[in-house]
Amino acid sequence: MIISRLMQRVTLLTCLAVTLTPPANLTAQAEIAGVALENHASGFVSPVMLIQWPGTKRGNLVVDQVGLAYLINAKGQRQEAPYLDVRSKTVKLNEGFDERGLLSMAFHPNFAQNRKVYAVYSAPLRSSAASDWDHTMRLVEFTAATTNALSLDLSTEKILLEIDKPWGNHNSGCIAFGGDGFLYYSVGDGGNMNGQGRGHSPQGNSQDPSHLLGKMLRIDVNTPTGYGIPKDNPFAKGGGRPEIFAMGLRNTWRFSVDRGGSRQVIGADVGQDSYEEVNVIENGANYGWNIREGFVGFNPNDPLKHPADAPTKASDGKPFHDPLLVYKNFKAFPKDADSGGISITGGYVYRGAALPQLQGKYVFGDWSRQWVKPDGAVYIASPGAAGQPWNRELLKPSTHPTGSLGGFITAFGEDGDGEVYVLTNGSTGLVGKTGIVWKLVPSKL
Ligand SMILES: [Ca+2]
Repeated sequence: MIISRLMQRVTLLTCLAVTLTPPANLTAQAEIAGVALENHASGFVSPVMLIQWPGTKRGNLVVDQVGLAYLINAKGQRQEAPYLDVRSKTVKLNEGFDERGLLSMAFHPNFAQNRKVYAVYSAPLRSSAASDWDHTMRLVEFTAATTNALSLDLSTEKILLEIDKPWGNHNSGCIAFGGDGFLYYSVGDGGNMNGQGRGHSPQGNSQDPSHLLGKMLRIDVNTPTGYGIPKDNPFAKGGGRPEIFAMGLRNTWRFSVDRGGSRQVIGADVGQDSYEEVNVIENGANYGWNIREGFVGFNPNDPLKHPADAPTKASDGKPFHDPLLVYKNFKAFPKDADSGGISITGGYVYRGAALPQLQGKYVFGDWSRQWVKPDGAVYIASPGAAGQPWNRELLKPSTHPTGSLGGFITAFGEDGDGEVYVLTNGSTGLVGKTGIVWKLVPSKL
């Protein structure tokens, strides 16, 4: 096994197009032990985000995909009345499986002064869109009545950006503020599969700078109108949509901003059938989709065969950025022990205090290692030697010794202390109340 991994590493290295730059403070360690998962809060349908609620020192906000967001206290106790309810504003969601809904929220870094809260949700298709498209993704701003108000008034909603979606899948829709004070917003490639079909550019939306689909956007909300373009966005002066910060992404469903180190933006890009990947998202970078997948080439007409002669440079001549970490997908590699799952779920670099063994490591996971059973797994990533991909280790919590969480991992969360949470849905759909917020805590001896 070790030899085969080394061989794989050597093979991967020959494909590296750009020097990898691990975040500062990251150090390789031996196997992770002493971590337990505590059922912190439950009764959600499909929790997709947990962030600190700045209204109190230790409260959190949990976003439920069905169109609701709840406040919970430090003990995980939930306020029954929702903080936000946009169910009347979203498309009608499918109970069996749906990637649409209320997808994320963010508090303005200066919430204490301006009380601004942001959200992304899937609204019905607007009239200006092509009639055979699916829905319109909305980025909106709310203003809380007071910093500790227990709910948001829908009448304060201001629409900042609408993006029409040709398909119901690959929405991304994750937002977070960067260390630079700008709002980052991941947008999926449009949907369907292989970056092809209705609503896709001939070269793939992710490679088309005239589309917002398949990108990481960056917006300056600190302007008089509440919507502006940072001066150093790559197309701020022309050549593409000015909101674009990075391109070549397929579906960066969840990303996070490291609260420590150099405040890196780290995104997990869901792959097609073969490879799942983690990327450090940098200004002007192109992550290769749908010309590349993971460290190898991608052929949209033959997605399981990865061409050895695929371009390593984008059409503008700049090299594609390689991921920091790649693992195999069970869909293409069902019998490979190295396969990590079927859909990566981005997490957080751990900067908390309770689990020093995780300090500076990237905690993430995979939605599930199979379709039929809830079999999500948590992984811990730490860098290898300089210039090499990060290592991935299966976390085996003392409470879940096989590493299976018995749920589909929808997202991770981070509280005001830097402690990390795992969010699961007991089903693949938007039914029942099997959504659980787990907190990573030290094992009891
Ligand atoms: Ca890529």
